[in-house]
Amino acid sequence: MNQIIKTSDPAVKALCPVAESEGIATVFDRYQAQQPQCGFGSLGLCCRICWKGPCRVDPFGDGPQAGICGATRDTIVARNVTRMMAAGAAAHSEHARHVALAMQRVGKGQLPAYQIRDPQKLFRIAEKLGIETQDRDMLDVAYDVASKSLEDFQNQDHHKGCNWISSSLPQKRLNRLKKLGVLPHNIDATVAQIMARTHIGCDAEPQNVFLGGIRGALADFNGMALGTELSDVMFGTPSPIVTEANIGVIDKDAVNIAVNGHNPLLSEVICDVAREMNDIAKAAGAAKGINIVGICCTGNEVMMRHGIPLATNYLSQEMAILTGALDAMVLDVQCIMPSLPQIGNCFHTEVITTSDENRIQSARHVSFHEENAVENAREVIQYAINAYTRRDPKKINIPAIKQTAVVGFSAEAIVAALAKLDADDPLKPLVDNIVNGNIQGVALFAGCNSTQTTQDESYQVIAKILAANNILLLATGCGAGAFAKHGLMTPEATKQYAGESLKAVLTAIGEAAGLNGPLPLVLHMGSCVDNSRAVAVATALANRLGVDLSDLPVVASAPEAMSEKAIAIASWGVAIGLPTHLGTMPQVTGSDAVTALMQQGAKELFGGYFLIETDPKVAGNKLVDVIKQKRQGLGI
Ligand code: BF8
Ligand code: SF4
Repeated sequence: MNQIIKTSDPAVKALCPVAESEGIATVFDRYQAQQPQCGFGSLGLCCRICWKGPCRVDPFGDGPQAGICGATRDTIVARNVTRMMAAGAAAHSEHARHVALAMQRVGKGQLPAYQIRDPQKLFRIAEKLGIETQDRDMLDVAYDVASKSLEDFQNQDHHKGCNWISSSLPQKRLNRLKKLGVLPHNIDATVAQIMARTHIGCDAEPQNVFLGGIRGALADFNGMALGTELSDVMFGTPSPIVTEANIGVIDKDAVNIAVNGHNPLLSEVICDVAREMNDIAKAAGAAKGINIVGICCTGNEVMMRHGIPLATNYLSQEMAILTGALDAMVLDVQCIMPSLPQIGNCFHTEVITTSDENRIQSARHVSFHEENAVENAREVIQYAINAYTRRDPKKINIPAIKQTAVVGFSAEAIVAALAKLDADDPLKPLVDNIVNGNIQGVALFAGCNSTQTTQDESYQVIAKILAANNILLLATGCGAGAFAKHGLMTPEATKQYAGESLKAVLTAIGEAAGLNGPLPLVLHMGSCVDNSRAVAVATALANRLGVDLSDLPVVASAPEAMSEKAIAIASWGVAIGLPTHLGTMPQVTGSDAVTALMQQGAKELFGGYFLIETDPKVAGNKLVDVIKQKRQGLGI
């Protein structure tokens, strides 16, 4: 194999030669084997919606200009991207439904493995959703909050918006979205409607199709807001905690278990049960007991709540197994590479799927159900301990590469830190510093890793440009993983890369909050569903200033967007008014009409728009300009 390793992560560079010498193909090899990738698909011009297809529209105008049914390039591209938004919304919302259903049962006392760990947040949410709290039992309130959240999957009244969206965005934004007819009334119905209207022979008007997709993207936002908030209630609202990130967190003297995926329902219980089973691991010979590490967004979930170290992010999940010291990888849902069991088979690693709807050929399967959560957790941990005894010492190769990361900046944690500066009015220091220009604006980094670009690199290039221009940085998902692995979630990074006025503000807040130094350069807000946390902060700012979200000097950037979920997130980012950068080429450029709709068209409709730029330096500078324009617009 002649490998081209498209990564900036030193641990990945260190481990790829292991794969090569063992004859194991990784994501980088498979990427190469796919070259050249199909031009029709890359432009979004391939349609497989019916079995007369596949149909392809010639991008240069010489060949066919419509599919067999007559669908034009614009219709085909619009339908393809809209279906992606629906799939993203479905994925996040299934996660959310799962959490809400579990919370309903916690409210009925039916799930002893789970508790209400943040009752104050429960009562805050109840009030926000209009649920009576006076003198009521906590579990009854939990049941009602979960039920009200589940209404967002059931409501059939088109005139009534979803509960979470209605209570999470500024009124000005809600009014604008309502006028455009893109507010969802029901998550499931919206996803189903997109599938129906994009069936052959249905909605063929590109803008109408795309706006249907935007409604799906807003359903995605609704799902993630409720998924995030109910997870906090059950598992605790994150607050700053110091941990480590990158492959060096795997410890050769421990039974190493990676939790990978997105949904915290099982991984939370694994963290609890691992403490009880430490002695069993020690008795099996692991001097340091059990070491849980995280990957992808499940990794973010347990990192921000328990300080569990992060082994790596999406693109390098296979690398954890290549260390030869990972005893089990426990998988739940989403962004899991189907290649993992094959690689696990080359080592002693147990690769265990746990969701009945998310299985992988040749992986071990432990069917997870909340009512058996503790037994399920014990079973997977026991598999890991057994595997530990089968390790081949000659195959152990853990690059000693890791970085400190300060993580866990929920909206509540940010407000709590600000309250140290002004207890009566915590938002005031933030608002004042934005208005006086010490903080020029806010950028949220979200999204994935993609082989379209060099892993983690654009995140760092863009973040450093924005930080030098005094823009406050937030991050979620694999973006957060990238920053954690590369040492940008530390006070030292603030000292090194922040512009003078941003540095002064982060230092004042960090010291007041007792951190003995500045806040980290990039604030870790959590996993991908936690993007709603950033919206909570932006909404508080907008309400405070009496403006809409599209007026704020706030931008989003997804330098390596790849998944359907990321497309849904970016699309609701645009719909709520944020200029949203994509650093990878979306599969829409085969249609000038759709590409224009996502840029100028969206700007007119929503105030937010897609900013497509694959060069990270140029992107960074463009985002700085956007923030300047927004400030001018506000007259600050
Ligand atoms: O939800 S950032 S690669 S792991 S989709 Fe997936 Fe993208 Fe990572 Fe988390 Ni989000
Ligand atoms: Fe071709 Fe139309 Fe069928 Fe798509 S829906 S595959 S364009 S015939």
